[in-house]
Amino acid sequence: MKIGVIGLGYIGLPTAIMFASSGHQVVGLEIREDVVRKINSGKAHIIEPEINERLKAVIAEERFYATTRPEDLRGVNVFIVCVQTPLVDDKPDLSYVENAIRTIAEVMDRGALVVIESTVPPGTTVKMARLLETLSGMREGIDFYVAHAPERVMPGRIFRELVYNSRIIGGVSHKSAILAERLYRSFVKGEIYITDATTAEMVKLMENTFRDVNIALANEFAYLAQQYGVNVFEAIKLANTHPRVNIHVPGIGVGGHCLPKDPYLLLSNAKKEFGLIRLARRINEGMPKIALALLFEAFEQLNIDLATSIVTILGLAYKGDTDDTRNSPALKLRELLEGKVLEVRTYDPYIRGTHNSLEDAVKGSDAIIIATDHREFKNLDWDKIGKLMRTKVLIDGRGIIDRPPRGFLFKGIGRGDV
Ligand code: SAJ
Repeated sequence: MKIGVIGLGYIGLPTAIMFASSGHQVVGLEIREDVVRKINSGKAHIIEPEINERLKAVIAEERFYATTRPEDLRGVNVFIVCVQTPLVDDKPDLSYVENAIRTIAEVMDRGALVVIESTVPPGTTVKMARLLETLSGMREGIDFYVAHAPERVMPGRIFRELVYNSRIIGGVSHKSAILAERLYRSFVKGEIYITDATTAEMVKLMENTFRDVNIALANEFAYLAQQYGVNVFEAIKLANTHPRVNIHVPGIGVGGHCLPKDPYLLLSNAKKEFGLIRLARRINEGMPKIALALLFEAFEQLNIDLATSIVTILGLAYKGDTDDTRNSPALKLRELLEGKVLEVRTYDPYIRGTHNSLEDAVKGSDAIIIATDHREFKNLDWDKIGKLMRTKVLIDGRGIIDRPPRGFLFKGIGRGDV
């Protein structure tokens, strides 16, 4: 099969590589010229285990190349849309998906299958199929086929999860779903469940909304625990011994490219709602302010002048052991601090442009706020760090410090016990 993947980002590039290494001929369309050049030289522009070796192999076998030229998609039987669907002023911007569909309409032959992998609001895939009908003069389910096959992979484990995760495939017509299922069987070893396109769209958005709402609930518990003198992490551990309870991990906020956005995509085409999902979003978006309040409390207790203080944020990535800062709550925290304190420093071992060393970042500092649960931050030598600081305030935004280090004024999200 000749496959065209549109959008070579975190999902598109690994997906293109998987199809190519499963025996298909793949061409990847990408608008960023520098990215295309890099990929064709055998180097991925994203960090993901195994990606460079796998990319080099499919290029050497001449099974894959990247291009900026839409005409290179001529003769393709299957189009896979992996472009971004960002939020602009809390509204989904579907222009990238629509542009991809317009490109496809220009090169598509009779019998083509179009799969949308991008996360989209319910109803979008059907709308895009109708747009393709209008543009091509052909009919979905007869002359061409459209399906939604949402991605479900976790950065850092993409190649494993692409193969072993189960997959939901929704067709605009039943035949579209069957054709897409056959296609994904080239490499998927997990279950493939077939449904209609709008259900598949909703399933994807419900999964991430479930996680977001559950994290908000954990954050609400953390806020209450702070007032009741309870260590929320201890309380959660105990509550989770119940066979039907699984409380998530509270923290400084929810970042990444999916969870902060998908609940809004889910709501975007609805006329009525109860408000739970939106409230959960507001709770999670407000968590950096809760961390800040803890810092201000500590400074007040120690009589530290905010305007002349130096604060060090540990971790800029949105979650532990990654270099990804998209929608990171740590960035929000930095923004909130800037202008209020004399100096905001950041240290993240995964991210260039932050301080070169931990020692450098904490020297003369008045407070440390832990914003990312990187492995490196879990067993730090607090005695040594404390000696370098001007004032020893430690705020744990990620629940990674169990026992407050000696000599520090310690506070943490959900730590009513200290
Ligand atoms: N977080 C918490 N508490 C938790 C879990 C996460 O505060 O209990 C925070 C993390 O620190 C991070 C954010 O939430 O800032 C999101 O991290 P994550 O690990 O929950 O998710 P992502 O965004 O890396 O990936 C999610 C996954 N979806 C689900 O687990 C339902 C992944 O499977 C999806 O493929 C991905 O979104 C996506 O692309 O949609």
